[in-house]
Amino acid sequence: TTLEGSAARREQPAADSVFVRACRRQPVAHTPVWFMRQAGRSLPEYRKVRAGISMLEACRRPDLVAEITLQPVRRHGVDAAILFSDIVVPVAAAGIDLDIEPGTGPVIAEPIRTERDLERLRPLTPPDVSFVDEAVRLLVGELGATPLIGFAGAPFTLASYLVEGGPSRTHGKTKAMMYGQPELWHALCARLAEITLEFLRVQVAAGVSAVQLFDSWAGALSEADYRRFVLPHSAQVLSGLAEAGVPRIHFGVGTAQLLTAMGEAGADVVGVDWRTPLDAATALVGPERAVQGNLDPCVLFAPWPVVEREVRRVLAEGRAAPGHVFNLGHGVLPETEPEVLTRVVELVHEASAR
Ligand code: 1CP
Repeated sequence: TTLEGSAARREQPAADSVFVRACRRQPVAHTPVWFMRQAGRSLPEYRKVRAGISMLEACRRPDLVAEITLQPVRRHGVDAAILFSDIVVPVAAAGIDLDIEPGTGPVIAEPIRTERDLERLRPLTPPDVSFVDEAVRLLVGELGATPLIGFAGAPFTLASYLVEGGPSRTHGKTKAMMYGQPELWHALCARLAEITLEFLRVQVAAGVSAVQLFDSWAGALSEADYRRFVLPHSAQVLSGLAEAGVPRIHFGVGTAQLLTAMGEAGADVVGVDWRTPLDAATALVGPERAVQGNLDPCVLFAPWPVVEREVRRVLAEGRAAPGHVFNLGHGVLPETEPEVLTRVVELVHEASAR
């Protein structure tokens, strides 16, 4: 079905959109822009449709997923939509008892700490996530020429939630397993890589125009440990999608020391947080890959002249790259004024017009 998906996709205008072209380092009429976490609590229309519905339930309702995914496209005129879901959705579908708690994030009922625990993490089959297939098909129909980005969590970031049992500042238990029980660690990551790859294949077959692999917390590692304990598993996912023919974006936070390796893992586009200027990031990532980023999400709280200056700086530094997708350095914070995001989209389009 992946091949059928790619044949159908070549017919779609979204496959030749400004966003996909920039990911492929092809010439574009302007720099494309979208925002990580563009769908969510910064939008009153989101808070309205989510009222009384839990996060996981919302992710499992294709009509609601489609509505929430479309909201920022309608409001801001961004160049790409991102599927409304969460990185823990496929692990829940693969048998792990978890919840996404408001204000906290994913919470795992029984964390994975032993070989025995690993048995609870089954392989994922497409029927386990049929709601995602349905939501993507609905969206591709509605979005027309606007590309839809599919996504998944990378093995390290998913493992961190599963081993810690929830969000963690130090990833202490995760690293304890990585250093102390390397066989168990690699077995866990190999299983997560299979689940992630299957989850992304479902999205590609249903028609997404690109995928983003979120390794949000990989920045907690040195380059040597990343290469040894993490890269092979993320590469398994990214290389497994090579034939799918959609651009692959690879993103993490605090990854200045990892940008070269994250590109080598098999990405077409490397996502960069605000700590590394895009010209410096480009030197690390090389001419074979585009970059995505990297306005500090907190800049959006500053007066407009400051926002404008920072947007122009990011665009100028992005000109060093063979392809640039404008984004924030991490997700939109819930307190962000939606009007500022709309203005940023307009400014990026105007200031980058060629
Ligand atoms: O009730 C709510 O509204 C819960 C808040 C929320 C939302 C809106 C969570 C809980 N997840 C989401 C949606 C979500 N998660 C999207 C939506 C699509 C979009 O970008 O518009 C995406 C891409 C994610 C992916 C995700 N979830 C990541 C990777 C991206 C990142 O921010 O680094 C991570 C780390 C998560 C875990 C997670 N889920 C939710 C929270 C609050 C967290 C972070 C918890 C932590 O700090 O560890």
